Amino acid sequence: MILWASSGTLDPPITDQAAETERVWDLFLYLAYGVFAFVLILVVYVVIRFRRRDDRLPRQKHYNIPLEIAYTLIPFVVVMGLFAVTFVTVRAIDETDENPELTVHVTAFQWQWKFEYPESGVTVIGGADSDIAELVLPAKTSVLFEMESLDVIHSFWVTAFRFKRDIIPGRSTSFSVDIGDAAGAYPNAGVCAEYCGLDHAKMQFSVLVLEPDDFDAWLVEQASDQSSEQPVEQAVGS
Ligand SMILES: [Cu+2]
Repeated sequence: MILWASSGTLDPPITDQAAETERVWDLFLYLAYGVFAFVLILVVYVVIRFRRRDDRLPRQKHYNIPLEIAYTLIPFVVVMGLFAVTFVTVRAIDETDENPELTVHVTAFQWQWKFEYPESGVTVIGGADSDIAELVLPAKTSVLFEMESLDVIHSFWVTAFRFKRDIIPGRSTSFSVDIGDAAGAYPNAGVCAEYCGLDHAKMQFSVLVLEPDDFDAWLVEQASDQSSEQPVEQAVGS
């Protein structure tokens, strides 16, 4: 358990924001390891050094002022430092990009996802059981997600973003990310993270990050495919 590190079983972080979150996580993790090791050493020392040999009590001593100041001040400084780092990072991650290179509109509903690319009119919808939705994104691009729910509270969570956000009916929420040089397939990397009813567990989706040129080609292909189909809107909310 001690050796587990944040990069173990999760997909690697694929956005700049995810990398920042991971840095904060690692800072907390390794500081916690340090505190754990320090306390363990003290406990082992006391257990061995002051183990019972006869009925005499060890030397009793009260009020070591410098020591008390030290063990109050050091944790205080550590906690304030972690607070400051967290505050700065959360603010940076929360900043919404006003001029994103791509906007994706996310609609959550019981119990699937719809991803729309408004600039090109392309829509992706997850279907029943086997047909899991795929969120396709370009690498090295800033993306704004605008999200809404058609029914209950859902939560959009892509583990490789190290980020989740609730989607509340009647309210439009947004966040933005800068996708890194992370072309690749991330199967089942996305889930709904808010229990939303019977088939909540089926609200999984995959993430596919394409090189920008491949992404443009994908959009063109989807746009021409979809213009020859009947409107996909009918599939939602029925
Ligand atoms: Cu849901």
